[in-house]
Order: sequence, then structure tokens, then C-alpha cells
Amino acid sequence: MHSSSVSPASGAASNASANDLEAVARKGGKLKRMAVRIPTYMADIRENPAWLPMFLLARTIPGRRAHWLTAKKSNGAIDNLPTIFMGVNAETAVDALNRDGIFPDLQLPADITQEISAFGHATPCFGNFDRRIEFTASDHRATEDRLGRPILSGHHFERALDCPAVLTVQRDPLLSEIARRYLGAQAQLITTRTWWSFPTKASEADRSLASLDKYHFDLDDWRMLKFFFYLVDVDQGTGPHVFVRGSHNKRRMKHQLTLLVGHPADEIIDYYGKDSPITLTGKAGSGFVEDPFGFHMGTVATEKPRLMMEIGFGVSKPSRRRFHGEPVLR
Ligand SMILES: O=C(O)CCC(=O)C(=O)O
Repeated sequence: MHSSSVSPASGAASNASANDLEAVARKGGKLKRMAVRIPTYMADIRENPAWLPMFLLARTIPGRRAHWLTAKKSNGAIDNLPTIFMGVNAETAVDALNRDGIFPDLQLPADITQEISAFGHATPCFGNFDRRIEFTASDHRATEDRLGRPILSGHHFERALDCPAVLTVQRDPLLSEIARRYLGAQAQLITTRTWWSFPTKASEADRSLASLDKYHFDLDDWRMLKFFFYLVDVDQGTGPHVFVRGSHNKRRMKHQLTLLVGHPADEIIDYYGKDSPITLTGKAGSGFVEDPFGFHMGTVATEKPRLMMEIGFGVSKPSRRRFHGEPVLR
């Protein structure tokens, strides 16, 4: 996996009225971003009322530290079981996670990559999280033309589990071992998803639902770890993932005391430093693991679609719907 430092443009306005306009646009954007997520949040509270205190407190450093004290030490029971990830040392990965919030050196075997990639190309996905928009990736443009609207993402939802190679990765002991060493022995699988991100001109609301083009952190559980794998070659034109090193255990007070999880690039760069964001590019099969409390984002693909898989671990009972990355739409 290649990682390079980036300094996303922050777009400084040159006079007062431009500043005012930018402030109004930001406010409108914030409201839209919150609005698209509200139905999902309400469904989460109904399914599991314990989600609400997590959602309010896990964004604060004292709240997180207190919860981290409940982590039980992994008993090593699954250490050294056979894994498809040859040559990866769990301790090295966990050291990098503790230090930077990310370990960028995972690699799927070629046959597994090939199988998941073939599955992702052949299996119909759901556009913009909407189960009424079903198409195969090769029909993306035709589907946009037919519907007369941009389609930014295509999720396979529960269909991902029909692919045996996805299950092989999901159940690999090395991933569980890294999760147990980092999150504690309570670590359990909470997500498995495969999805496309397509090059298109998407609305603010669609980009927000797809977690694209805005630094944010995830609040689906008190402590989380996400393994991501690219299933096509990903370069600058394929919407690479970006992670802000060191942002997993340090947070500006302003960002702890707001309900928003997304924040403007300039605020992130000012606080964590211009060299802290890394852009992750790599061949099909390359992967990385990150603590998603650290600021991160996908970027919108400009040239080629990206196919990606996520295997996520947390410490609380998983939500059935979130397991495959499905939000509730209005
Ligand atoms: O698409 C990506 O690279 C980012 C996904 C993301 O931000 C998330 O899962 O929270």
C-alpha cells in the first residue's frame, strides 16, 4: 500500500463578502449533512437505547478514556492460528495503530482478491443506499442516464456474505487478533460490507451519506477498528481513502463538544499539522487498518470507480442494519 502526505485545499476567500458567503454555505452544508443522518440515528436509538449515551459521550476524550478502562486484556487464545495474511506481525500492527491510528501494510492473497473483485463486478449493487436502485457496476452510467440523477455509491449489503472469499477474510484470525489486542478481548465483528464509489457529480447530501470528501470520525461504537481492502487498483483518480495520523487519540475541545462528526479540512490541518493526512493508494488486494475515531474520508473518484471491502470490529452488540453499512433514508 502506498501512502503519501496530502494538504487538501482549504479555499481561502479573499474578501469579507466572499467570507460571508462561504460561512453561509458551510452552515447550509452542515445542516444538510446532519439532516440526512437523523433518520439513521433515530432508528439506532429505537433498536438499542444504549446507543444514545455512546453517541453523546464517545466523542469526548474523557468519555473514551473511561470506556477504554473496561477493555479486557486479550488472552492470546487465537494468536498464531493459520492466516491468509502472511508476514504480518500483529504486534507491529497494533504498535502502529497506537502511535498513528493506522497500519497501512495489509495484502490479500491474489486468489482472494480476484474472487471478491469478480463478485463485486458481477453482483448487482444498490445505488445511493436505495434498494429501489439496483444495477451492476458496468451499467452505472446507463442507470444514471435512465434515472436522470447522479449515483455515487453502490452497496452490495447482505449479498457480500454470498461470496466465500469475503467470509474467508471476515473470519481470518489475524484480523481478530489485531482487533482483540487493540480494542480488548471484547472485540467483535460489527461490519462487513463491499461497495463501489463511482466518479460522478454528486450532491452534498449524497456525499455525506457515502462519507466522501469531508473529514469525519465514526461513532458507531465506543471503540472501533476498521480493516479496508481495495479490490481494484486505486490511484489519485480512483477516490483514495485519506486518514489523519495521530487524530485517533487527540481532539480539539470544539470537536468534542459538537454533535457534528464532520469538520472542514482547514480546521483539521491547522490542528494536526499539514503532514498528518496520508492518502492511501495501492494495487487491488492492498489494505490497511485504522481506528476510525481518527479523522478520515473517502474522496470522490474522478476517473475510475473504486471497489472496496470493510471488515469492522467494535465492542458492543452490532446493529443488524449497520452491519452492511445501510443507513435509513427518509
Ligand atoms: O470510502 C471511504 O474511503 C471512507 C469510508 C468511511 O469514511 C467510513 O467507512 O467511515
